[in-house]
Amino acid sequence: MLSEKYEKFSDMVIYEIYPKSFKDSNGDGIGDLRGIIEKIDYLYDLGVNAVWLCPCYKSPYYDNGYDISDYRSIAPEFGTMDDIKELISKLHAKGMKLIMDLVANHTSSEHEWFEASRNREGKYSDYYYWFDKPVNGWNSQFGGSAWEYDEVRKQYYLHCFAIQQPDLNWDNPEILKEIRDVVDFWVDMGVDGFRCDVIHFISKDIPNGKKIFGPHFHEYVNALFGREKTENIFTVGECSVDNTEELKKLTSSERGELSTLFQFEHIELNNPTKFAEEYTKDLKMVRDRVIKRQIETQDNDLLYSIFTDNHDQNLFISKVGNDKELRYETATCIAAMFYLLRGVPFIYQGQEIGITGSEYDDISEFRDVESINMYQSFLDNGLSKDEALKKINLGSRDNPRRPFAWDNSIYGGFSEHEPWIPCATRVKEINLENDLKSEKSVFEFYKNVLKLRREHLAFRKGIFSVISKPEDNYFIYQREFEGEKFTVVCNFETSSKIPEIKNFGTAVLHNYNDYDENNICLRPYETVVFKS
Ligand code: TEU
Ligand code: CA
Repeated sequence: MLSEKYEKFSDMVIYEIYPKSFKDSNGDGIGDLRGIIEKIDYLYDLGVNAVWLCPCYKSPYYDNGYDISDYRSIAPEFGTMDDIKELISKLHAKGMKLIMDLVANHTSSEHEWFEASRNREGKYSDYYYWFDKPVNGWNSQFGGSAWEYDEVRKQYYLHCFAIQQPDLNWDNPEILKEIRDVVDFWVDMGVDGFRCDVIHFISKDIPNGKKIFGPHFHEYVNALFGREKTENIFTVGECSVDNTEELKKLTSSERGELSTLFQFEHIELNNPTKFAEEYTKDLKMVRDRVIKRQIETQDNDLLYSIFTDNHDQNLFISKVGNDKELRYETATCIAAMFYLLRGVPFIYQGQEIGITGSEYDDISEFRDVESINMYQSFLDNGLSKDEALKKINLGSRDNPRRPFAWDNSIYGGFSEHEPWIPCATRVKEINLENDLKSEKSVFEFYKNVLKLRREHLAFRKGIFSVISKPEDNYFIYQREFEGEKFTVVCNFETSSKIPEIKNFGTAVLHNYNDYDENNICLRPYETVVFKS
């Protein structure tokens, strides 16, 4: 039985905004807070009721804002503290919440703490991990060694991500105090929760080679969020946890740690890395991995974070579906398959208009540190430019970070000024204006899915149960609450005869406009929601 707090959280539908790419309000080619304020009605119309705002704090942008140089600030490119206050109050006025990004594992190397830490004396000297030489062979997530020599301090420091993102030394009790103060600063500002960036990295055990989930992990998370000040905020960890006992320890509502977390196995699939030759297009695998988590969280009264996309992944419909001839069908099938599940839905900006990955033929069209580093390492390993670019196009985090495509005007209506990053290659085809004019509007379908979820407790409080079998090339699940039952049928890439759909009641939503209720053969990516 979900706790009262978790029942409240399961009413949320969270929309992830990458501020640099959402809407530019002042014509400098960079998205900003006032651009988001302009679009609050758009979000409300879609039917989301919370925003997860990726970092917009002061940053030198080596990792596009995840290298923070002042936690209590707004980067001038994004606006002012008054703008964030206005955004918070205007979201609250519409009954919407704001979830901010908390980056607790590392700061920017331009943060004043790091500058001060380069002096071996004084309060800040062990705010970071400093050693005379690399103490292990760790690599950065973005390629290369995780140890960087600093000419000033004449020692090496640890950076699990970019060189310009030194890891904070959480074994120094001052760090917990500093980050707790940052949390309190934003809670006092009216922020409703946090998405906790790589939170599993904050406790390490370097001597024993443990980079994540170290010995003090639960202690630190509980110290951050198990307090009266934070008892009502929503927290989602970016830290997959495989083991159910660990998951319960981290996300049970009475633990005072996280409200929920992102599991990634349904989007990573069998791809050895993001930069694979091609993706495993296996919706049965996606289905089975989602079912496992639905049952696990339901059986343990936990919240599951429902998502397919974020700012770090190529677009899901390009990875697992047919994003060319059947782009609308794929996008809407995925929408029904995921956003009627049990848990807290997260929608990434542009998913609601069926955006896809891009195909660029020169590395100059990319901005992400990970993509640029990986491209160079592919060339260093003997790949041709074309072979390297094929991998980069597939795996680049720039795919979801291309400017939001609002309409058919220049730069997709994102800005009148050339944007900081080139638009998606299909911007002239895939934009909100074209989508809304189309008979097959992804936006309208998402709106109807979220309307069903909003209007029926079965989707927020109901029991999840599986009807389809592992060998079926489709997914059928039911949601039931106090006698109200819905059956969600999602066919995968080939046509399927499904005689049992005759027993599921009345169709309340479907993605093929010529859906025929007497038809038991569903077409590729055909999805129907029945109410019995
Ligand atoms: O992501 C951490 C993370 O796991 C991904 O960046 C992953 O390591 C990368 O995409 C390689 O596949 C979080 C943020 O979401 C990401 O944008 C930041 O770059 C990163 O942390 C460092 O803050
Ligand atoms: Ca701007």
